[in-house]
Amino acid sequence: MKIESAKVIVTCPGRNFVTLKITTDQGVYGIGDATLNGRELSVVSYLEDHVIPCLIGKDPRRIEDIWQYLYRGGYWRRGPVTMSAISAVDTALWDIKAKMAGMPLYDLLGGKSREAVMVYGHANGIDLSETVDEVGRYIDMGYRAIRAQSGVPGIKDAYGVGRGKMYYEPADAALPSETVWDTRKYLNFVPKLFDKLRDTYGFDHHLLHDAHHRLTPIEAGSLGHRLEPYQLFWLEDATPAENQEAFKLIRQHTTTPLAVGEIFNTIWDAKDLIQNQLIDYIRTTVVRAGGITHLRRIADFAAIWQVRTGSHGATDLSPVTMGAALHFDVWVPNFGIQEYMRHTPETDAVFPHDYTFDKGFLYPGETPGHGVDIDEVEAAKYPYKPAYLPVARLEDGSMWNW
Ligand code: GCO
Ligand code: MG
Repeated sequence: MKIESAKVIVTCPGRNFVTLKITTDQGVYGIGDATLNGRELSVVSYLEDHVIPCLIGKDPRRIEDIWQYLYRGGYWRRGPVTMSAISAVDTALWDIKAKMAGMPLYDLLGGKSREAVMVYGHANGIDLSETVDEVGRYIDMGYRAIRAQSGVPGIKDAYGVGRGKMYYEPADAALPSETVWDTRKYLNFVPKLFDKLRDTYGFDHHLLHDAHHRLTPIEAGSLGHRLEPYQLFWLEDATPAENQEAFKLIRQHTTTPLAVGEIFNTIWDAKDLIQNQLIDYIRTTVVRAGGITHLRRIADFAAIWQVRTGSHGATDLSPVTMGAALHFDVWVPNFGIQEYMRHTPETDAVFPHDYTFDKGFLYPGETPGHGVDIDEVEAAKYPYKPAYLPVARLEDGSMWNW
């Protein structure tokens, strides 16, 4: 059996998605997501110019060997462009293998460890009262877990506050838009938000919050401490994770659970945080961290240290990643939670899929493979459109972490 062809499909049904489709000489094909928000075309080039020529003629059943070939054999290891490309190949090959076996992917991984995948949705509002209402709306939709982000008095364009409510899309301009950040105002506001949320809705739902890399370690420790009465499920990306020692300082000051990892690409990015038990949830995902093959290595390593999974699932990850992630989630023993931002109806039409949402849980379907396809005719209606994520500056003009 051989890989006969592979092609990259770029489509923009509201936002850009990059999809790899690998076809075998037996007519079976598999698809993988290769979308890297704001840097989409670099992954397209990496795949078309450097990966696809090496794939043609290889045996698609040898998923592990192809993974090692692209990772070790590439010499220049890791990084988001390389790893998104490897992820796409790996996801497509698992799709092919599961289709050939006539099994949903989770069965090939070892079968279900649970019946359903608990997801968290995104409630956001321009101010405290709108955010409180939004959380109520998510509770009414059946969500068990809700991430709350709110506009902060005195800060224009705070992270996580969307224009259209259901379909938050931060990559909003052909060149990066500039936002202004003020940590003091944010730290002053966030405990009030969670106080109001617990006061209004009680403690039966999981609440989450994403600080989106904005804080220093000591600020993060202080915020975590002040949020303890509200029992968050997690505080995410409290500080940038390049320096992982930083998390020791945060841990010294708070028992609020910590989640990190949506921008990590390999087990090496997560190793120290996990084995020193400096985090509670690892947010690496199928598209960013080397596909199913590598994600499962990270999850198995994390299990030893009682760190659970909490995969990234923003709308810039295509339904292909969501589908593959759900098969992974329903299998992985140390599952924690799955992020779920709904895609637009246009995106859902480009990527027909069999996963379903019911009362706060997602369910992978039973179709052989990962259950997500691409409608190429539909995809062709939406040509690539440059779109960048914003950047952030402090009030004095210094660049900050967005
Ligand atoms: C999240 C993330 C996203 C990212 C986005 C960047 O927790 O969902 O922080 O909202 O900002 O994925 O492309
Ligand atoms: Mg995040």
